Amino acid sequence: MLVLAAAAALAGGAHAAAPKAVTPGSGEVATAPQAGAPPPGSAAANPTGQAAPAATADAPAPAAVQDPTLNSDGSPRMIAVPHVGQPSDRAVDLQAQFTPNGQEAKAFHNHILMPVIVAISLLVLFLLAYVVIRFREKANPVPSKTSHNTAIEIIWTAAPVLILAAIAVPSIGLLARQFKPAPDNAVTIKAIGNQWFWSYEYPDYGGVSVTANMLKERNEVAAGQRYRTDADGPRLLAVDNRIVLPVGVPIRLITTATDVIHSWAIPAFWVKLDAVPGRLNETSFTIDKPGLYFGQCSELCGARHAYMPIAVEAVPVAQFNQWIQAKGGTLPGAAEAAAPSNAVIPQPGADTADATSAAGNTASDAGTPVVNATEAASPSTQRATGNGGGVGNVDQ
Ligand SMILES: [Cu+2]
Repeated sequence: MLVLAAAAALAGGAHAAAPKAVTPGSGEVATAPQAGAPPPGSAAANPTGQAAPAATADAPAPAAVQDPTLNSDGSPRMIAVPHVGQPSDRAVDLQAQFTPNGQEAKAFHNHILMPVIVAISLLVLFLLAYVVIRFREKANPVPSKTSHNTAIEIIWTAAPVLILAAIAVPSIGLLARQFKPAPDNAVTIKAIGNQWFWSYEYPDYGGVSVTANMLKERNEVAAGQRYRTDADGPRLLAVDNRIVLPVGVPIRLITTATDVIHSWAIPAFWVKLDAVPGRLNETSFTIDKPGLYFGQCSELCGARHAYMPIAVEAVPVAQFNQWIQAKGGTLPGAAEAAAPSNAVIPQPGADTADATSAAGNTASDAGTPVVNATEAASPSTQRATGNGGGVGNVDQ
């Protein structure tokens, strides 16, 4: 029954985390979302301004590759689609799934678990009602003294066992697939939880790193600072720098944290992985379709836990490679421009994988105890909301 309970909790939780679309002052934003907005590609949105000059140059230098995810004015090219990769108002079902594991899990939930749960509930309800009515005092004045019935005792022992066994087979298979190590040609992304934003590294792509901070609403930022528009995504889910990942290629997700436990979760990918300081967790998934997918930190991590969203922009492999180059990264092999690396990537836990974790550990081992580091992180979080060239955006 644990499996059933977990599934029910999952079903309820997927949308419970959905932020409400209506916010104080949202009417103003809804009626005139873009008016007066600084161009997202302005200095605030793109402090180094790398992408904008490249867009205007007819023959950019080889090093200055245009960011394929941004328009020439710096605004995001891919726009969020309602009901895809994000919660929907008043929705009951799980979010639409865009990974094979997610599709399998959703089908398992909807076509096996839910019918079983409903059938058991109805059966119990029927039996209760039958007993209450059939054996009430008026209809059954002389109660039976029966205390054992071998046949029915065998049935009510065996039936639940069979039901649980039938559920366990697909359930354990799904669980195993979720934590199957990624193949050698997987694209590795390391997500690092910080109070209260996410930073990312692409260790196989020349050390490309990205820091993603939630975009505030228009009425929450000072004049001239970047704020969320509908093109960025829903309130509380839009970030200043999206994570770009290739479609159709296995992704190896590695998580860790610099301060407290966070959790990297994208409901549409069926991924939720704790990010624990001093430790690497790993899972893998393959994104089916290009699109914009949103998630949130899913481990209560502090005062601004609700304000560290995750936005993944899934693009074709060629576009992903171009994005890597636009970020100053290098592709694993020049001849593999249209395909990910086939090089053997060290697994976490292997000797060579220590270098991968070094960056995350360095941040938390910077000489201050975790408690102090937590407090020191507060100012950087403010700057890291995407404005004013905060710590998180310096290298973007
Ligand atoms: Cu968190």
